[in-house]
Amino acid sequence: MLRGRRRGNSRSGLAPGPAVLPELPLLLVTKWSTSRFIVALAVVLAAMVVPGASVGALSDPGGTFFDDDGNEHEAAIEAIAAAGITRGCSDVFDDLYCPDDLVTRGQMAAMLRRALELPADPSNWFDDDDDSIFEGDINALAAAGIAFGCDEAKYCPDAQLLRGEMAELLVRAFGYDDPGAGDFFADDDGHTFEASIDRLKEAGITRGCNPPDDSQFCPDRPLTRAEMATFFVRALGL
Ligand SMILES: [Ca+2]
Ligand SMILES: [Ca+2]
Repeated sequence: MLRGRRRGNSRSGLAPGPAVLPELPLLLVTKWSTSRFIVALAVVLAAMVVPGASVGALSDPGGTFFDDDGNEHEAAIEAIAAAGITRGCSDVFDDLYCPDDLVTRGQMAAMLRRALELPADPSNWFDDDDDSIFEGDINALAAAGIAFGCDEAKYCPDAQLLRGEMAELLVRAFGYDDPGAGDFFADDDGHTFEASIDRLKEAGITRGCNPPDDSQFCPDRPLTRAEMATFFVRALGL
């Protein structure tokens, strides 16, 4: 699960819902619109009166997640959910994706491990992830030769994943080895991950970061969970 890694600002700026029914988790009351609150209330009440009814059965006609509705990456987000690559970011119903949150290196490890169905590895590859919920994913990724540290013996699981790092991880994960004409972007010249960025471009996984010119890749920029979904869709052909 991607639990507990949601940034605090993902809950801000939203109108509070009805201040009733304290047995419902507070985050739901503050997060959801009134209409969704009513739907949730109905399901909760059904669960109270109908034996076997499940609150987890709550679903949104717009797909798995509520918070990606209308997002330009919504189709990609739903596609990677259907493929089992993400389970969202919700603490309660697995119905939130937090599309605007920035991807962390730990989250990326989990998504890549699920995408590649990598087996567990008993080795302790990094020291700084020992308390991370993503340690198992990171170890699996390292054993497969995909994960790389942010420093010696460190993986920095809570650090934001940068686009250059993403390129390196995807190239290692999916084996893109053709650089094409090379030097597709001007702003990565001499960058640690320039060779992988060019391979990612040649494979058609990235177009660049400044459309329509797309002459730059922005290798040191973080990326959102929504953007990451689209990269996975392209890499996996979903
Ligand atoms: Ca470790
Ligand atoms: Ca270049």
